[in-house]
Amino acid sequence: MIDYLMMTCLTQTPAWRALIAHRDAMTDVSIRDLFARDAGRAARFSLEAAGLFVDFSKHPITEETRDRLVALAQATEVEVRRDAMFAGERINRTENRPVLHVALRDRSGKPRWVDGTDVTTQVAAVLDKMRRFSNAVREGAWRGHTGLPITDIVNIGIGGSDLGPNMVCEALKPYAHERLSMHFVSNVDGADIAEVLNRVEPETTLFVVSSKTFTTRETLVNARTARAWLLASGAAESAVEKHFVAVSTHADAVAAFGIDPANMFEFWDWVGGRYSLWSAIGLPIALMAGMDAFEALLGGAYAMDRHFAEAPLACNLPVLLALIGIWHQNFRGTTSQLIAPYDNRLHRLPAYLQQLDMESNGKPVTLDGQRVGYATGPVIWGEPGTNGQHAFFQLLHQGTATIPADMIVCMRPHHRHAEHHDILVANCFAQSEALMNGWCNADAPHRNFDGNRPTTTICLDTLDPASLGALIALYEHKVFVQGVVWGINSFDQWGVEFGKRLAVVIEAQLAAPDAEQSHDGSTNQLIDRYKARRRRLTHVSTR
Ligand code: G6Q
Repeated sequence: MIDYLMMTCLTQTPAWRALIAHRDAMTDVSIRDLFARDAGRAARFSLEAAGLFVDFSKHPITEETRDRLVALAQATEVEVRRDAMFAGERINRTENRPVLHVALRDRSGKPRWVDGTDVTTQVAAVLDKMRRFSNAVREGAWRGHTGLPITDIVNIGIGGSDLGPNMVCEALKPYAHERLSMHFVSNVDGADIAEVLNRVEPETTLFVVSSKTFTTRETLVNARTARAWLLASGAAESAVEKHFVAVSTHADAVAAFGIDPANMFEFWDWVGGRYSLWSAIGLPIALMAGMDAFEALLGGAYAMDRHFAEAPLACNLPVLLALIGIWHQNFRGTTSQLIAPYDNRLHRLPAYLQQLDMESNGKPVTLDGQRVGYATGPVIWGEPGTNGQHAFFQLLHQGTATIPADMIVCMRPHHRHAEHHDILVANCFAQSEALMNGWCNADAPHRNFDGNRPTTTICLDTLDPASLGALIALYEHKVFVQGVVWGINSFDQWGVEFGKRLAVVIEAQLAAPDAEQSHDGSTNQLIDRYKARRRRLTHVSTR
């Protein structure tokens, strides 16, 4: 068991102080110089694991930097805490829960006990149910209430119950079943569901209502609207069971909503929302790409789990990715991290990683309740290349802030347009080279590029389920390692819980004509303005 109260202030540790001194000694060292001095640098600062090749060499780091960062990881007990997570200890202390998304993709079949229950058996049973159901839908055996096969699947969920399956379904489109179209509704903004309902037919649409708690306002409102739409088409109440399934940890709430618990796919409170795509929350992936593809995704993540659990820290991909991030964030003063997938199918990856990283590590206190005295999670943002190059890359090249970038690129595309792919890859490599080298133009300062801008390049052979699984697990473990070094709980989300309660009071005041309002002047004014004007504005569409 880990003794969290033994933690001393991170910035006072010898490992941290040694990094400060090393940072000062490195101030004038450029990445370009490091390459000029060392012909073997690229190979020595690259690593391959679980089908991913990662080049870390375009960062202002030396072997001494790496060793000092690894010493910081050792001093903060990264290995002990990693092992505690894999062992199912209750490392999510504020919610008193184990953190076991790794159990969802453990392909070893070994039993794993939580509170006297073997979760390996539970996981296998749900995977089996997912396989039977997804096969039935894909083969056309599961039919809508008028006997037609399903053609459209609409996932209704938000946050962790949306971003993961949405991102993976976009990434794995080449594996999609030809009859099935996927749709994702998350926002309570009626425009979101209205657009989807305009594109699908009640007789052939299956709704997957995904919510860990089954209390999330947005999801329940959207699910109710979908059910009303089905019934308004003339379907009887008995049709609901053919068109609605649920994914949740709460069978009672699912039944209360009106979905038969027999049509519910279970997961457990030891699966965090943003770590849940490996559970039944991944049902849309299985429906779209098939259960074999879903299990290959799990297999890729498992390969990364084994690497993370077994490789020494100095040659451990998630550990190095995390430590280089800490080098920039805590010792070189950066505040954000760009995710630039040079792959259009990964266009939802930045949004997915935004939640994974910012909801996990956007934390102000340590595990023993002390306010942190250093920066924690960075801002994560991004867009696919080459689009980003024609937009915000200007700031990467010449802005006053340094922004580390992760470039993600596949060696082989799924399409036949080889020339396009060569151009795409050429742009990826050219950008990281230019960001590092810069361009000196003494006569025209506006055309001068300082260079020394750091990038990591992550290469996949092809964007298949296994390599995507490994890529996602790489980032999950990176976030975990950073959280451990910062001494924070990466697995709670009190800011999100706070947000879930905030609108309730105002929602009631919007509904009641004479409601008393005791907000600040600005909020009262906005509520009054909305109430006075909402019914007067004309709709431009009746849909
Ligand atoms: C994830 C967060 C949050 C959550 C959503 C949806 O880690 O807790 O994004 O996933 O708020 O919650 P439900 O799945 O309970 O509807």
